[in-house]
Amino acid sequence: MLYPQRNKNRHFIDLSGFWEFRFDPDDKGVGENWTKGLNNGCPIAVPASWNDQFADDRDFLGPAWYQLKFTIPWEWDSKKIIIRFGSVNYLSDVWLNGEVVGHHEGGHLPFEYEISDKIESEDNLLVVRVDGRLSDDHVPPRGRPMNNPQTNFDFYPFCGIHRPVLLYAIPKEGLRDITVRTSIKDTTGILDVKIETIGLNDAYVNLALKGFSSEITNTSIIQQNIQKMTLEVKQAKFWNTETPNLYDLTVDIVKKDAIIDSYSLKVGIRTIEVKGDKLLLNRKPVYLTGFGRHEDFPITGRGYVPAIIIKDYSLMKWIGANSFRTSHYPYSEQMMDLADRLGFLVINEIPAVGLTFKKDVIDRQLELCDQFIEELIKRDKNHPSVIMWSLANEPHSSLKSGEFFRKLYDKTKVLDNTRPITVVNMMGVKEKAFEFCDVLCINRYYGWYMQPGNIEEACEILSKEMDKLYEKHRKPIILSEFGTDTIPGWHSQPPEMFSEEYQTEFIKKYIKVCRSKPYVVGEHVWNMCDFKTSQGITRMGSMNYKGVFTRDRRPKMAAHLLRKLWNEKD
Ligand code: BDP
Repeated sequence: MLYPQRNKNRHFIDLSGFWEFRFDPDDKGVGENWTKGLNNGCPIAVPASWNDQFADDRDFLGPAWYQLKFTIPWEWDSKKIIIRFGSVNYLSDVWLNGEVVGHHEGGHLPFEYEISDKIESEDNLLVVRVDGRLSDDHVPPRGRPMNNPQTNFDFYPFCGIHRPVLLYAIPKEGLRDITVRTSIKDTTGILDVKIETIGLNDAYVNLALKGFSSEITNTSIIQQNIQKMTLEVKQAKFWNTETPNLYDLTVDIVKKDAIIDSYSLKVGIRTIEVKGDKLLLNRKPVYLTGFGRHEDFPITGRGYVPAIIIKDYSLMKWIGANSFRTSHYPYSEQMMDLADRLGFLVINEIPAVGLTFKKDVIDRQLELCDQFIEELIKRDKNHPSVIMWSLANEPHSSLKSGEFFRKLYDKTKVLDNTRPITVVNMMGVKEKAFEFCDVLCINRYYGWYMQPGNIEEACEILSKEMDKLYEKHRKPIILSEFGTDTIPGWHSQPPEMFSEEYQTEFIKKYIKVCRSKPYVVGEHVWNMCDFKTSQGITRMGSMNYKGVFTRDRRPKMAAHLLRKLWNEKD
């Protein structure tokens, strides 16, 4: 899937701004033809969650309606025109000029529709119905009534149009997709490039790879809709966390000596593999330091805000993190682009959090997970920063989950056999998926939910459990979550739960355990920042306070400890 781009043959318009909006608590919009236009709407910012934009109705999860009027540039007349939604949580239905355009399920991945035959040159009316209500057969699923909203996961179920809506134009005949895979032979970098085109005769593809004062080209006549080509870079500058070297790959489609379509891509040459108990980046062991995170901020909710992305990367650099997990759903495309550019390693997770494997929903949930991993790989396959696919976070694993994950794992390997796969688990040695997953990710909270207040005992249990897991599976382990709720400014000596001292001590001792095990290849603290969640008796102010930074990105005491630990070179 090619992200819209501007060049001589391609163009896009960002529809971000103020749209018209209306809640539909009686679900009467379709019956009353709101599809043809809303009356009595109010202004709303897009992209952003709707929940915190108004004084009331924060917990209303849908349905709700959005509307925008727009005009397209006249030069687009001969083009294929597509509307693209970066992410809409959770169900969406789209109409253009009163006609049905499409329906999508899933809250965190892009989808798009061709609208060339529905669009007018002036005065277009775009209407979107969004439904974020929770349900057992959604992924992620609804939970028990202990939480309000009733989530089966620990983050607020923000709703709305969360990422930019782009309108873009591309040539009717031209490029449709590019897949780049890189490998390394001594000092040579090899790029295998797959180019998908549509409707082209008598045309050829020009590849040009530029960077570090070199330019390598390759040309091929288009014979079918898929072209496979190779580029070899001698004395290549490889991509890694310290020097995230990126080359510029340009793909031109040339017909009768004219470039009729073109696309440019940043490419990092690197390999990632599991060997024995190690994770190897460019054939050298790599150790992950960093966080599980959330896309979460006051007022904008889960909406895309470029300045927060910059701030978060800056804080991650400051603290010495080299990686993060996109807990518990895929993050924005811009987040992934910057991970490539700034040299972060990403464990990329689909929104499969809190799966229950209940008989009546298991088949639907597998279909959705299949859809999400496919959409995610299509979107993110070319990012050097993506080093692993995570198929789920803390599934309520049962006998049935083994088969579920086996199918999902096999499908993922078919789509991409270049990256390791994990399932993030809370159940220890019983997890069936660990038998076939490449890396074992475990979330552990001894000393918090269990053994409260007792960090020493917690670490003994953690240490024994890790050894047992390793003995059983002989695979690298990442401690993908560990942390404590911590009220900023709350202090105690001796360290007590909820104090900054307790969080600091807990993190320090857990990291010591990780560092004592040669098979542990990463430590991800939960969470980078405090974040909003559903109301419940363990969540004061409906907040999860396990952040090392506050929700507005101020460091707690533990941030300074991590900065020291993660910047020490051994
Ligand atoms: C883990 C979950 C995470 C929660 C965390 C916690 O993976 O989503 O926020 O626990 O309880 O089990 O803070």
